[in-house]
Amino acid sequence: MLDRPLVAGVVNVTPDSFSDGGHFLEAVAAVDLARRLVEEGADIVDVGAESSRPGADVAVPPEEELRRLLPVLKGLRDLPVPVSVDTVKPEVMRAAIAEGASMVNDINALRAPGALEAVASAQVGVCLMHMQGEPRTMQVAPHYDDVVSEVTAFLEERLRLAVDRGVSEERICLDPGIGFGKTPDQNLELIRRLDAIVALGRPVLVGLSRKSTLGKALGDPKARVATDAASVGAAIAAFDRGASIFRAHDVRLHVDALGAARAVEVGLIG
Ligand code: HH2
Repeated sequence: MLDRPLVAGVVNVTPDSFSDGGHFLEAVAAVDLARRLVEEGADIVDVGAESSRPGADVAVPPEEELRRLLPVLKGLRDLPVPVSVDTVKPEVMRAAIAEGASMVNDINALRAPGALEAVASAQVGVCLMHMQGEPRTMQVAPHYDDVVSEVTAFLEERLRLAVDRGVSEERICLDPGIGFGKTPDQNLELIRRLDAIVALGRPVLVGLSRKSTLGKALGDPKARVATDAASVGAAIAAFDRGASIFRAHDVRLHVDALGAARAVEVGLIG
Protein backbone atom coordinates (compact mmCIF):
# COMPACT_ATOMS: atom_id res chain seq x y z
CA MET A 1 0.00 0.00 0.00
CA LEU A 2 1.04 3.64 -0.34
CA ASP A 3 3.23 4.93 2.47
CA ARG A 4 1.71 8.41 2.42
CA PRO A 5 -1.44 10.08 1.08
CA LEU A 6 -1.19 11.35 -2.51
CA VAL A 7 -2.94 14.38 -3.96
CA ALA A 8 -4.14 14.35 -7.59
CA GLY A 9 -4.63 17.93 -8.79
CA VAL A 10 -7.57 18.55 -11.13
CA VAL A 11 -6.94 20.24 -14.49
CA ASN A 12 -9.98 20.75 -16.70
CA VAL A 13 -9.33 21.67 -20.32
CA THR A 14 -12.46 23.57 -21.15
CA PRO A 15 -13.33 25.10 -24.51
CA ASP A 16 -12.03 28.63 -24.59
CA SER A 17 -14.62 31.00 -25.99
CA PHE A 18 -12.04 33.76 -26.34
CA SER A 19 -9.60 31.96 -28.58
CA ASP A 20 -10.38 32.38 -32.25
CA GLY A 21 -10.14 28.90 -33.63
CA GLY A 22 -6.54 28.25 -32.65
CA HIS A 23 -7.53 26.86 -29.27
CA PHE A 24 -4.13 27.91 -28.06
CA LEU A 25 -5.09 29.79 -24.90
CA GLU A 26 -7.04 26.92 -23.36
CA ALA A 27 -4.03 24.62 -23.65
CA VAL A 28 -1.65 27.26 -22.27
CA ALA A 29 -3.96 27.90 -19.33
CA ALA A 30 -4.22 24.18 -18.57
CA VAL A 31 -0.44 23.64 -18.78
CA ASP A 32 0.15 26.65 -16.49
CA LEU A 33 -2.38 25.34 -13.99
CA ALA A 34 -0.82 21.86 -14.00
CA ARG A 35 2.62 23.32 -13.29
CA ARG A 36 1.24 25.46 -10.48
CA LEU A 37 -0.46 22.42 -8.92
CA VAL A 38 2.85 20.53 -8.98
CA GLU A 39 4.55 23.47 -7.24
CA GLU A 40 1.81 23.27 -4.62
CA GLY A 41 2.68 19.62 -4.02
CA ALA A 42 0.47 17.59 -6.38
CA ASP A 43 1.71 14.00 -6.72
CA ILE A 44 -0.39 13.38 -9.85
CA VAL A 45 -2.03 15.77 -12.31
CA ASP A 46 -5.44 14.60 -13.58
CA VAL A 47 -6.27 16.18 -16.94
CA GLY A 48 -9.82 15.97 -18.29
CA ALA A 49 -11.61 17.52 -21.26
CA GLU A 50 -15.14 16.23 -20.81
CA SER A 51 -17.37 17.38 -17.95
CA SER A 52 -19.00 14.66 -15.90
CA ARG A 53 -20.98 16.97 -13.65
CA PRO A 54 -24.53 15.71 -12.98
CA GLY A 55 -26.70 16.70 -15.92
CA ALA A 56 -23.71 17.14 -18.22
CA ASP A 57 -24.21 15.84 -21.70
CA VAL A 58 -21.25 13.52 -22.06
CA ALA A 59 -21.23 13.73 -25.79
CA VAL A 60 -17.89 15.32 -26.56
CA PRO A 61 -16.75 13.37 -29.63
CA PRO A 62 -13.34 11.67 -29.28
CA GLU A 63 -11.78 13.95 -31.94
CA GLU A 64 -12.84 17.03 -29.95
CA GLU A 65 -11.67 15.54 -26.65
CA LEU A 66 -8.28 14.79 -28.21
CA ARG A 67 -8.10 18.22 -29.82
CA ARG A 68 -8.36 19.71 -26.32
CA LEU A 69 -6.17 17.15 -24.55
CA LEU A 70 -3.20 16.47 -26.82
CA PRO A 71 -1.62 19.96 -26.82
CA VAL A 72 -1.86 19.95 -23.02
CA LEU A 73 -0.24 16.53 -22.71
CA LYS A 74 2.47 17.64 -25.13
CA GLY A 75 3.11 20.68 -22.93
CA LEU A 76 3.39 18.46 -19.86
CA ARG A 77 5.89 15.94 -21.26
CA ASP A 78 8.57 17.10 -18.83
CA LEU A 79 6.31 17.29 -15.77
CA PRO A 80 8.07 15.66 -12.80
CA VAL A 81 4.91 13.82 -11.68
CA PRO A 82 2.63 11.31 -13.45
CA VAL A 83 -0.07 12.73 -15.70
CA SER A 84 -3.43 10.99 -15.52
CA VAL A 85 -6.06 11.37 -18.24
CA ASP A 86 -9.70 11.51 -17.17
CA THR A 87 -11.59 9.81 -19.99
CA VAL A 88 -13.97 6.94 -20.71
CA LYS A 89 -13.04 6.48 -24.38
CA PRO A 90 -10.50 3.85 -25.47
CA GLU A 91 -9.33 5.85 -28.49
CA VAL A 92 -8.66 8.83 -26.25
CA MET A 93 -6.85 6.58 -23.75
CA ARG A 94 -4.55 5.21 -26.46
CA ALA A 95 -3.69 8.60 -27.95
CA ALA A 96 -3.17 10.17 -24.52
CA ILE A 97 -0.86 7.34 -23.45
CA ALA A 98 1.12 7.78 -26.68
CA GLU A 99 1.45 11.46 -25.76
CA GLY A 100 2.87 10.65 -22.32
CA ALA A 101 -0.05 10.04 -19.94
CA SER A 102 0.93 7.32 -17.49
CA MET A 103 -2.44 6.80 -15.84
CA VAL A 104 -6.04 6.46 -16.99
CA ASN A 105 -8.77 7.76 -14.70
CA ASP A 106 -12.01 6.20 -15.93
CA ILE A 107 -15.28 7.19 -14.24
CA ASN A 108 -16.78 4.27 -16.17
CA ALA A 109 -14.31 1.67 -14.80
CA LEU A 110 -13.14 0.55 -18.28
CA ARG A 111 -16.63 -0.61 -19.31
CA ALA A 112 -16.47 0.87 -22.85
CA PRO A 113 -15.61 -1.76 -25.46
CA GLY A 114 -11.84 -1.73 -25.97
CA ALA A 115 -11.02 0.23 -22.80
CA LEU A 116 -9.67 -2.76 -20.83
CA GLU A 117 -7.42 -3.64 -23.77
CA ALA A 118 -6.19 -0.05 -24.17
CA VAL A 119 -5.00 0.01 -20.56
CA ALA A 120 -3.71 -3.59 -20.44
CA SER A 121 -1.61 -3.26 -23.56
CA ALA A 122 0.07 -0.08 -22.31
CA GLN A 123 0.64 -1.16 -18.71
CA VAL A 124 -0.26 2.24 -17.28
CA GLY A 125 -1.89 2.98 -13.95
CA VAL A 126 -5.67 3.03 -13.79
CA CYS A 127 -8.40 4.29 -11.50
CA LEU A 128 -11.60 2.22 -11.63
CA MET A 129 -14.56 4.31 -10.44
CA HIS A 130 -18.12 3.29 -9.60
CA MET A 131 -20.98 5.12 -11.30
CA GLN A 132 -24.67 4.19 -11.38
CA GLY A 133 -26.23 5.27 -14.68
CA GLU A 134 -24.57 7.95 -16.78
CA PRO A 135 -23.82 11.62 -16.02
CA ARG A 136 -26.80 13.12 -17.88
CA THR A 137 -29.37 11.26 -15.78
CA MET A 138 -27.52 9.67 -12.87
CA GLN A 139 -28.90 12.02 -10.19
CA VAL A 140 -32.54 11.59 -11.22
CA ALA A 141 -33.34 8.61 -8.98
CA PRO A 142 -30.27 6.80 -7.61
CA HIS A 143 -31.32 3.54 -5.97
CA TYR A 144 -29.49 0.90 -3.92
CA ASP A 145 -30.58 -1.69 -1.39
CA ASP A 146 -27.20 -1.26 0.31
CA VAL A 147 -24.99 1.31 -1.34
CA VAL A 148 -21.77 0.15 0.32
CA SER A 149 -22.06 -3.53 -0.55
CA GLU A 150 -23.23 -2.81 -4.11
CA VAL A 151 -20.42 -0.33 -4.84
CA THR A 152 -17.87 -2.67 -3.24
CA ALA A 153 -19.12 -5.67 -5.25
CA PHE A 154 -18.96 -3.66 -8.48
CA LEU A 155 -15.39 -2.51 -7.80
CA GLU A 156 -14.31 -6.03 -6.87
CA GLU A 157 -15.76 -7.40 -10.11
CA ARG A 158 -14.09 -4.68 -12.23
CA LEU A 159 -10.79 -5.22 -10.41
CA ARG A 160 -10.89 -9.01 -11.04
CA LEU A 161 -11.83 -8.54 -14.69
CA ALA A 162 -9.08 -5.98 -15.28
CA VAL A 163 -6.51 -8.31 -13.72
CA ASP A 164 -7.84 -11.27 -15.77
CA ARG A 165 -7.46 -9.19 -18.94
CA GLY A 166 -3.84 -8.41 -18.14
CA VAL A 167 -3.83 -5.11 -16.20
CA SER A 168 -1.29 -5.59 -13.44
CA GLU A 169 -2.97 -5.44 -10.07
CA GLU A 170 -0.39 -3.14 -8.51
CA ARG A 171 -1.28 -0.45 -11.03
CA ILE A 172 -4.98 -0.32 -10.10
CA CYS A 173 -6.71 1.99 -7.64
CA LEU A 174 -10.42 2.01 -6.77
CA ASP A 175 -12.87 4.87 -6.29
CA PRO A 176 -16.40 4.82 -4.82
CA GLY A 177 -17.43 7.60 -7.25
CA ILE A 178 -18.72 10.28 -4.91
CA GLY A 179 -21.64 12.07 -6.60
CA PHE A 180 -21.96 9.62 -9.47
CA GLY A 181 -25.50 8.26 -9.18
CA LYS A 182 -25.76 8.63 -5.39
CA THR A 183 -27.80 10.76 -3.00
CA PRO A 184 -25.90 12.98 -0.54
CA ASP A 185 -26.60 10.47 2.23
CA GLN A 186 -25.35 7.59 0.10
CA ASN A 187 -22.14 9.56 -0.63
CA LEU A 188 -21.58 10.20 3.08
CA GLU A 189 -22.27 6.57 3.96
CA LEU A 190 -19.70 5.43 1.38
CA ILE A 191 -17.07 7.53 3.11
CA ARG A 192 -18.22 6.51 6.60
CA ARG A 193 -17.95 2.81 5.65
CA LEU A 194 -14.96 3.15 3.32
CA ASP A 195 -13.25 0.23 5.07
CA ALA A 196 -15.30 -2.16 2.88
CA ILE A 197 -13.60 -0.85 -0.27
CA VAL A 198 -10.20 -0.50 1.43
CA ALA A 199 -10.48 -4.23 2.28
CA LEU A 200 -10.30 -5.06 -1.45
CA GLY A 201 -6.57 -4.48 -1.03
CA ARG A 202 -5.95 -1.67 -3.54
CA PRO A 203 -5.33 2.05 -2.85
CA VAL A 204 -8.61 3.96 -2.67
CA LEU A 205 -8.96 7.28 -4.49
CA VAL A 206 -11.70 9.69 -3.44
CA GLY A 207 -13.01 12.71 -5.30
CA LEU A 208 -14.72 14.83 -2.68
CA SER A 209 -13.34 18.20 -3.68
CA ARG A 210 -16.11 20.77 -4.33
CA LYS A 211 -18.78 18.10 -4.58
CA SER A 212 -22.33 19.35 -3.99
CA THR A 213 -22.94 16.74 -1.26
CA LEU A 214 -20.59 18.71 0.99
CA GLY A 215 -22.50 21.95 0.39
CA LYS A 216 -25.66 20.09 1.34
CA ALA A 217 -23.94 18.62 4.39
CA LEU A 218 -23.33 22.20 5.53
CA GLY A 219 -27.06 22.86 5.40
CA ASP A 220 -27.33 24.62 2.07
CA PRO A 221 -29.77 22.54 0.00
CA LYS A 222 -29.15 24.65 -3.09
CA ALA A 223 -25.35 24.48 -2.93
CA ARG A 224 -23.93 23.22 -6.20
CA VAL A 225 -20.35 23.09 -4.96
CA ALA A 226 -18.77 23.03 -1.54
CA THR A 227 -16.13 25.30 -0.08
CA ASP A 228 -12.53 24.14 -0.09
CA ALA A 229 -12.63 23.96 3.72
CA ALA A 230 -15.51 21.48 3.48
CA SER A 231 -13.61 19.52 0.83
CA VAL A 232 -10.56 19.23 3.06
CA GLY A 233 -12.67 18.23 6.08
CA ALA A 234 -14.23 15.40 4.10
CA ALA A 235 -10.84 14.36 2.71
CA ILE A 236 -9.46 14.01 6.23
CA ALA A 237 -12.48 11.93 7.26
CA ALA A 238 -11.78 9.68 4.25
CA PHE A 239 -8.06 9.53 5.12
CA ASP A 240 -8.96 8.37 8.64
CA ARG A 241 -10.94 5.53 7.04
CA GLY A 242 -8.14 4.41 4.75
CA ALA A 243 -8.36 6.49 1.56
CA SER A 244 -4.94 7.17 0.10
CA ILE A 245 -5.34 9.27 -3.07
CA PHE A 246 -7.28 12.53 -3.04
CA ARG A 247 -8.53 14.21 -6.24
CA ALA A 248 -8.52 17.91 -5.37
CA HIS A 249 -8.80 21.38 -6.84
CA ASP A 250 -7.03 23.32 -4.05
CA VAL A 251 -3.91 21.20 -3.91
CA ARG A 252 -1.97 23.18 -1.32
CA LEU A 253 -4.76 22.96 1.24
CA HIS A 254 -5.06 19.22 0.77
CA VAL A 255 -1.30 18.60 0.91
CA ASP A 256 -0.98 20.53 4.18
CA ALA A 257 -4.07 19.06 5.81
CA LEU A 258 -3.21 15.48 4.83
CA GLY A 259 0.43 16.00 5.86
CA ALA A 260 -0.71 17.07 9.31
CA ALA A 261 -3.22 14.21 9.58
CA ARG A 262 -0.53 11.72 8.62
CA ALA A 263 1.93 13.17 11.12
CA VAL A 264 -0.66 12.56 13.84
CA GLU A 265 -0.86 8.92 12.73
CA VAL A 266 2.81 8.09 12.32
CA GLY A 267 4.83 10.84 14.02
CA LEU A 268 7.30 13.19 12.36
CA ILE A 269 9.72 10.65 10.95
CA GLY A 270 7.16 8.10 9.75
N1 HH2 B 1 -15.06 13.40 -10.10
C1 HH2 B 1 -15.14 14.17 -11.21
C2 HH2 B 1 -14.39 13.86 -12.33
N2 HH2 B 1 -13.56 12.80 -12.36
N3 HH2 B 1 -12.62 10.94 -11.29
C3 HH2 B 1 -12.53 10.15 -10.22
N4 HH2 B 1 -11.72 9.09 -10.23
N5 HH2 B 1 -13.26 10.39 -9.08
C4 HH2 B 1 -14.12 11.44 -8.98
O1 HH2 B 1 -14.79 11.60 -7.94
C5 HH2 B 1 -14.23 12.31 -10.11
C6 HH2 B 1 -13.46 12.02 -11.27
C7 HH2 B 1 -16.04 15.35 -11.22
O2 HH2 B 1 -15.74 15.99 -12.37
P1 HH2 B 1 -16.38 17.26 -12.96
O3 HH2 B 1 -17.78 17.17 -12.57
O4 HH2 B 1 -16.12 17.38 -14.38
O5 HH2 B 1 -15.67 18.43 -12.18
P2 HH2 B 1 -14.16 18.57 -11.80
O6 HH2 B 1 -13.35 17.82 -12.80
O7 HH2 B 1 -13.90 20.05 -11.80
O8 HH2 B 1 -14.01 17.98 -10.44
